[in-house]
Amino acid sequence: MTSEVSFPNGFLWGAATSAYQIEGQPLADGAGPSIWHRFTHNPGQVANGETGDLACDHYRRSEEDIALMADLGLGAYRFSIAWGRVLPEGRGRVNAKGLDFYRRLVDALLERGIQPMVTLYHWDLPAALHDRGGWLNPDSPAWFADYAQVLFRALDDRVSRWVTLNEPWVVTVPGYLEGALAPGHRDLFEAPRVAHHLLLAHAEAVGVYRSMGRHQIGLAVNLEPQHSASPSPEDQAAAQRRDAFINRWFLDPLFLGTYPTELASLFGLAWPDFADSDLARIRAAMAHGTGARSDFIGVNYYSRGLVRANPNSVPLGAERVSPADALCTTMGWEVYPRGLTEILLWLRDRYSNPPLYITENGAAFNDPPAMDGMVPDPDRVNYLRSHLHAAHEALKQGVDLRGYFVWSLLDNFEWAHGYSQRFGLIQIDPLNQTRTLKASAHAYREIIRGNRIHSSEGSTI
Ligand code: IFM
Repeated sequence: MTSEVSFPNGFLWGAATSAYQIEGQPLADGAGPSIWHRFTHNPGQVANGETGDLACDHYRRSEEDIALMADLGLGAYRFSIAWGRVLPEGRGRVNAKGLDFYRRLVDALLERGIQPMVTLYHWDLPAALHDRGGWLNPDSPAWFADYAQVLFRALDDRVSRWVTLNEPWVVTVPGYLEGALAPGHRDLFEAPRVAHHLLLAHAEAVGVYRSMGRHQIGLAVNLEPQHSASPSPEDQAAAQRRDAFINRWFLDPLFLGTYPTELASLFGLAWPDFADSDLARIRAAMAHGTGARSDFIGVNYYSRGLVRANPNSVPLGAERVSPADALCTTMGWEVYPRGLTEILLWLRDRYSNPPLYITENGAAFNDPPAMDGMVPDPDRVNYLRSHLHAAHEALKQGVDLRGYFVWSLLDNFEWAHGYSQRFGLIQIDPLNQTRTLKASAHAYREIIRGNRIHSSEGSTI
């Protein structure tokens, strides 16, 4: 049983997507290809050989999608910009048609009273930049800052919140260490360098923003509390290492100016001797009172890690396990709402209570096809409610939480899983692109309307 909880006035209610996952038409109107376009067109990388060529066809259906957002009563919509639509070669020449798509999107959102939250980088690096070394190139932070400046100049008069990078850890680890996501590299030596350049890219973009921007800018990170699978010292140490690897790799340098010491031990010879001046620049992009700081952290939360030591898993010596009898999503992720409270409190305590948004939270389940305009998805309804209760608990305990975005607005292209994983509030019929609001969309609309969760809607979790 759960009690009724109200959220603070002005709490921002939103939903999130990203460009490659929903837009389709990735090469339309002069856009340059991205590493994801290449990756998906390389056989064997994505389930069922699926690509983002059509995705949700949002590039052509954005008006319809914005009307649905308005129907849901969203206060904000988080989307990302495809770098290669705006700068087909990644740098230099601006493609007016690509930029205009985002100008129209922002204008149409504002006309409906929906605040845009714009992510500059959600994993679709222009292939032309990858051919110059991509995130391994020490010039990559400057490329990113130049790209960011084009967007700030074009849209900052209408965009009130910017997110520089989405989940730099995912770019680094599945992208450059494990090879599961684009660009599909598996290289112990590359990952630390990529992570460092991403942090510098964030810092450079924040620096540019502070010289010209008028609103807010932050970074979105994927976080999950790491719990030991047993009381054994080995498993406990493994959970600690995984905490450094996932939760602290990006936030410690930003807030504290140092990398977690565990990382140098884990990577051994592959860990470079990073310049103190770089770390000072990275920290200046977050530290209060430096004049260059970021305004918020975006938290992407899905589950916890239950961790067991495994010496065969390189470099971590740890693996994630599934608890027996736990309810899991179709991604295999345990439904664990308490972990959201825990991670928010951890941010409060470790990093001096920074302003936060939950920039992603949601779940993939096997929803039935729409019938008579209805899609019952009770597991997702429960997931969302239970996590909102967890978020509210953190608010009660003094966390500076300002908003919440469901991942995702639409069923979409879930990277290496193709279209097999459905996170949307809105179902899309792959045959004809018909959109149908799921029961979770209706439930979310009620929550937004009341700015609260009724006790009768309490979670069963
Ligand atoms: O779909 C992704 C999104 O692109 C980044 N965060 C996690 C989501 C679910 O896997």
